[in-house]
Amino acid sequence: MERVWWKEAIVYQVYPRSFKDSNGDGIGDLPGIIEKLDYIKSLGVTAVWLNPIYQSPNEDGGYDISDYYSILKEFGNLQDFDRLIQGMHERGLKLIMDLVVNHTSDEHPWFHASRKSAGSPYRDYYFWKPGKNGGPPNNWPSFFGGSAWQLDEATGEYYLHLFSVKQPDLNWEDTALRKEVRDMMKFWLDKGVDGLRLDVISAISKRTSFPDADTPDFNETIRKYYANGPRLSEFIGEMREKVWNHYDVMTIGEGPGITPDNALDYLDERQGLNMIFHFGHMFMDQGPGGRFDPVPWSKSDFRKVFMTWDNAFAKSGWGSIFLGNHDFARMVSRWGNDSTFREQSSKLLCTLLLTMRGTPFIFQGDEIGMTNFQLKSISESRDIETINGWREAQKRGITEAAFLRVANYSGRDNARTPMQWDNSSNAGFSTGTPWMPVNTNNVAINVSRQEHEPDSVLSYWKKMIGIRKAHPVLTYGAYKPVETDNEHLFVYYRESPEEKILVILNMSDTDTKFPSAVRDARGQVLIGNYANQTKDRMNSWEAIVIQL
Ligand code: TEU
Ligand code: CA
Repeated sequence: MERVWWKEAIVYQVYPRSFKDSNGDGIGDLPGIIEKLDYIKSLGVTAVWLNPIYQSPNEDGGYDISDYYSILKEFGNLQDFDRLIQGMHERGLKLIMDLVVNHTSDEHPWFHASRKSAGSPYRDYYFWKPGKNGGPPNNWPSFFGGSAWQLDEATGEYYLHLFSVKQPDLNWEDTALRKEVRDMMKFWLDKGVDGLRLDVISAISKRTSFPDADTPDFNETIRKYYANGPRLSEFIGEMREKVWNHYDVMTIGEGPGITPDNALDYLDERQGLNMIFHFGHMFMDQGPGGRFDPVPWSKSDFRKVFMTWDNAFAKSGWGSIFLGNHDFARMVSRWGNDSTFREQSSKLLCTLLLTMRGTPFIFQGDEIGMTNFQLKSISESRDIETINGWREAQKRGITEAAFLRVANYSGRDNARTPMQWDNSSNAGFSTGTPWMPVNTNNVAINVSRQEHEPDSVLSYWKKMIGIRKAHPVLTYGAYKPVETDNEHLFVYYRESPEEKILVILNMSDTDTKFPSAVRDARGQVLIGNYANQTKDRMNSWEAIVIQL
């Protein structure tokens, strides 16, 4: 298999608004990230993915861009950006930028011009349709509640917005628009950006007949109507041929609706993306109503998702491995145990993330075992998806207490509380009032406490990252799961002609007998999260990595 830097990368995701505030306005910023580059380097990661930092009215955490060529004023300016990328490159860190080109903000000049008149030269940069039977052109729901169409009084037509009303979808059928997107990418790549994370890339090719959706299941609607459109490979291939092939740039597609069966369509060696984020595990506990309609999930389903997706990329293509990000609950709260076994399960999930086949993405704060944040009322939410979700829930007569329980389980606010640097009142994030409340468990869970503790979650992450880098089999080796009779045990080999590593994970609150299938394994324990590891029992949330 071809050896390339982006397959060997270990990526740290920084959500700038919540990472570090340098000027006391309560909002994280680029100078704050520059202050922390040595910390990021100390983790052993090789790349940083920055969530959007472009000018934006911040309706959706910066995923509503009003100027692709300037930095959000609260984050800083282009000079700060140049200092940031220089600081990263000096430390051998690559920079991956978030590119949101499925839609813009409704405050983007293109949209102002487009909505002005039906005859505007920018009209076709977006999708405008007359209504039907006194309502929207079709029954598509928005990701953020309500219809995906908004009536615009100026011309009496509706415009499409798969996300919020303030995020009109771009019309990629328009060749002039596609050229604008390419020019903008070149601007950032010419500044030395090493990778692009393409937001909702799976939805940029629309079914322009806009047929009604025939299913009430939201994730099925995404798959059948929003993602995997007819010209998707063509549009991706055009960016590859006209832009990406002229740079050493890693391209990762974020793809709700991408399935194991169609993933390779996106990853053609010549004209595709380098890799994708799939959501097999991330949507596993979403019912027909999507995020705020949670359903139970099982450990065997969780394991099956990783098996299915590894099979999808067994011969070609490449995936990413992530267990959390800015769009989902904190990984230790969602997949682990964030109370009795918070440290052990954080370390187990770290082991899983860094021993699977695919480029690992670590979300800021997961390296110290940060947990979910319990909103006390909806008014504390800073997320359009939760705020709109509550608006829709009220229409169905759902009480605030009931909706709050669901939002506190699966909402995106969980992941967006400020990074916990120390045990002070604002966790060392800001000297001002943070834009979002700090999780008060920062008193116990923070970087400064863990940096010097050899048994801390942070020290374990650093050691595990070192092991991943020291053993190429963990990047390129085959993934071979081992069947056990206990659904909580996640056991697998990573093997190559040169090396074989065995990973044994007990994803449960109870201890259990050591899996008989690998009882005779002999080798050196590279890392484990319990000191008293034996061949008889697996402790609760015990992780063991053995070099055979
Ligand atoms: O998310 C798109 C996506 O995959 C959604 O399923 C996502 O989980 C979102 O929360 C709706 O449930 C990307 C960004 O990661 C997200 O932050 C943005 O809100 C969204 O696109 C629109 O740009
Ligand atoms: Ca600031």
